Amino acid sequence: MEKEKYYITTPIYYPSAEFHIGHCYTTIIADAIARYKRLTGYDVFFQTGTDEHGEKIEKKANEVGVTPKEYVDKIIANAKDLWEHLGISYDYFIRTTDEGHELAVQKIFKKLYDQGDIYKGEYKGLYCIPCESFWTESQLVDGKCPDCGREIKEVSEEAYFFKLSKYQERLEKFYEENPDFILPLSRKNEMLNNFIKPGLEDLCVSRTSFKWGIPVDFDPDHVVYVWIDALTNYITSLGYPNEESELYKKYWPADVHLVGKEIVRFHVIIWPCMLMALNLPLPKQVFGHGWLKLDGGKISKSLGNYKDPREYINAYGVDAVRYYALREVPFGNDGNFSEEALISRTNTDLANTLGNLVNRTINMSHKYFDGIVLNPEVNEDLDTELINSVTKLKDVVEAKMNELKVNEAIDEIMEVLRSCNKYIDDTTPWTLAKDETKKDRLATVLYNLLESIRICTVLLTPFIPTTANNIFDQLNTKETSYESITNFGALELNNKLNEPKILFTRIETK
Ligand code: ME8
Repeated sequence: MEKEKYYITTPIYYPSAEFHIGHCYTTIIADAIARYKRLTGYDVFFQTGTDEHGEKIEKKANEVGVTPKEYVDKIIANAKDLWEHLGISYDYFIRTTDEGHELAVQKIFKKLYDQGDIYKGEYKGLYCIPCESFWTESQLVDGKCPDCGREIKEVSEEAYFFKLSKYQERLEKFYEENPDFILPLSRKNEMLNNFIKPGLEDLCVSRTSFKWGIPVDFDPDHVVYVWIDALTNYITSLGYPNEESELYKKYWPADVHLVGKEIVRFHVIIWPCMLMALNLPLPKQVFGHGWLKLDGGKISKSLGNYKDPREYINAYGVDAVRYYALREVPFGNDGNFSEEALISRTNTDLANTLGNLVNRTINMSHKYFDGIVLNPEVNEDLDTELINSVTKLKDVVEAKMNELKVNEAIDEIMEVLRSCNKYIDDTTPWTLAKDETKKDRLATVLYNLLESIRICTVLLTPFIPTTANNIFDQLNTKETSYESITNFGALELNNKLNEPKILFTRIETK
């Protein structure tokens, strides 16, 4: 049977400065969802990339005396290295300077112009250079950019406009018919009340005041300005405007665009209207997650108040960083990133709960049975409770992941691991070991623990893949598939476990 497809995207990030933990946050979550979907049998296309044009990058490159392309190339090489360090399993990395993307954007722009959805006019407006956003007077906060709080600039120039206003009614109708289009729901209300109901204004889509952009091919004084260049990345990578492209036919529409809350607006207003104009299907969902603050404040490229995320990876390990990003903040809310919290999370969940359980269990198996996995024969009531919770876990995690409640899905797994630790305390294998007549019971207890660890590990694979492989290796098991966790008891009998290895050492703080 052909696999069902799943297309997930991150925003394409601005390579205007080195990436920070905030970019890692979105990308790790997208990666975990992509890996989870692959595990559960989907044919996944996971895309990330970079949004490389614009005045800001042109200026930054000028400041350091290189071309914009040279400037972004360096940052992108570094970003790709960061994704490799974090185990990001993207299928495609799009760059808006890719030739294929540039040609596709020109064709899209021309098509919209030819059919009357783009027209030439004059732009007078208030513009924030760092955010590349235009604002109306009423949106400013204390006369400054409502997103970043910096000075805005009044600009006036000839420009092309996209007829956003034409699609207002269709957009409202689409929202009514697709109540899950924007998640979390609070963001949908914000969009409707603050941006759509007051009336959509046509959108400036070209500029003449800078050069670092895709030229409008029929009017070369103009370069395509931000959103037609940036948002179309989600389809140009699949081969659009060739609607017969295999990738396009297979993966579009996207299942979810994962974005930070500040760019939800562009993804749920401009992007659907552009797609309507192009007569293409709309993405199924846009999920707007919250911001990660740094020790309570904004992580800022321009303030440079952040460390290279590789420093955390080198200090604590890739899975500690992944786990923290995925588990710490209820997905959708704002949260705080601090090194102390990362350490504390690693110690409690990864070292104490998971690491300790695996280590104790594998050690005892070696000590009492030379590491051989024996048949469970002597069951007690105590076992049923554990086995039930482990067997149910697959569905419990699935329900949470279907709502993209990643932190809750992980916590469900941790809860079962905690109950495994309690099972050890309740069954006291070291006491059973002292009594020759209790050997079979001891074998059963250890089997139940090893099998519970195996099942939990399969479910942990999308979140902490390196650790999961390490555990599978210690268990010496080939039963790592999603199907293998439907029934309790797939762990191979009479197999010899490998030597125990510490998964996470407790991090001592000063
Ligand atoms: O907006 N907390 O690019 P960008 C959480 N090019 N997430 C954060 C974050 C933080 N502190 N900081 C950044 C752009 N992010 C456009 C997007 S899409 C067609 C074009 C993440 O480099 C978050 O996902 O400013 C946010 O939406 C994205 O980085 C913004 O990246």
